[in-house]
Amino acid sequence: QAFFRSIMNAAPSSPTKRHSKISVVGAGNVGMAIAQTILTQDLTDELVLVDEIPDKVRGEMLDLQHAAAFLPRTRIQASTEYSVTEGSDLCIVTAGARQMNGESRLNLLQRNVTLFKKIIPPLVGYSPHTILLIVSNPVDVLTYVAWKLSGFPSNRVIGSGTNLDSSRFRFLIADHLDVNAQDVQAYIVGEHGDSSVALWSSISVGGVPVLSFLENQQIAYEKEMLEKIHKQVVHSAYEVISLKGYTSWAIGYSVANLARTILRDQRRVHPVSVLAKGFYHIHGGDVFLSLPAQIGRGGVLGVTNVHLTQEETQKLRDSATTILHLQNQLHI
Ligand code: 6V0
Repeated sequence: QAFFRSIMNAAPSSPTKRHSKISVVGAGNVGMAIAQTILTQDLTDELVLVDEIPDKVRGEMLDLQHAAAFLPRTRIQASTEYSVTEGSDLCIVTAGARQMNGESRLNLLQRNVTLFKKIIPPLVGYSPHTILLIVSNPVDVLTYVAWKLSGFPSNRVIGSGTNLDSSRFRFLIADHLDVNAQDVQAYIVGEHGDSSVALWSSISVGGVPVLSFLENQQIAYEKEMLEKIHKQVVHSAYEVISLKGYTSWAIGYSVANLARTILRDQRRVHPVSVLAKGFYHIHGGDVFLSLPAQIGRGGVLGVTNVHLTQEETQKLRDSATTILHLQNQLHI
């Protein structure tokens, strides 16, 4: 006997929106923060977790499934096998090797390349139309590696890049000015992390450009304060890691925000890692760097034409050169 008595002549249920599926590879601190934010924000119909450790990934899946009574209805699956990711609209990669004592950055990177060779081909094999969103560090180089391994057009391979750095920047400016961070527009571009470039002219609060306002008022000391804020942004990840061992919540929200823009075709502008060759006088090779890019269901739709000062352009090009130098030493 059926659980529900059927209602005569009831219209067959028709889905009001397209079914969506997100896969997260790497069920560590970052992967799980992303997964839980995606669930609470009702961003997908199916969520898949993949990790190489079977017990861990099954444990995480069960723990999330047990919250079903409090969450929007989402089918959650987990496996060590990539077949479970079949037909994903978005694949988020957070798997990464941990730096060993005394290990060089290049060696760590090469180990991550080896790891990506096991991850990217099966992901794209099971979801040939997916968008790849790379989070593992160093994110700019690994986004390039993922692009190379996938054979995808560059618009379907995105690195989370400086989306997180920019959100830290907006928080610190908002905190300093005692305003809401959502009313602060400010971009950090370039390489995620140490050599990131703050676009001072992009800062506006409630539509008022901050730098020209300060210049008009001849308030010079505030510029030093802004420099200090950028230094704090660069230092923030190190500070959180030294305090709690890893970062998770902010990157979780930042990546879930990108997932929303992509799957809901929001066409919003995010500073994310994209193939930067040809933009802002960046030449000399294929390099992924964060630039303010318009994102939607088709992936990267375009790069905005922000005005950069000569100094900012030079810093971007320096970042590109550093990344290219690292890339050229890799065996992909
Ligand atoms: P973690 O907690 O060690 O998680 C990594 C997970 O990857 C573990 O569960 C591993 O079992 C799993 N894993 C390893 N190899 C494979 C494989 N071949 N297939 C599937 N799973 C595998 O690390 P955490 O979650 O803290 O960080 C993950 C990555 O995100 C690191 O590279 C960080 O540096 C990077 N971050 C990037 C940020 C950004 O802004 N782009 C921000 C924070 C962290």
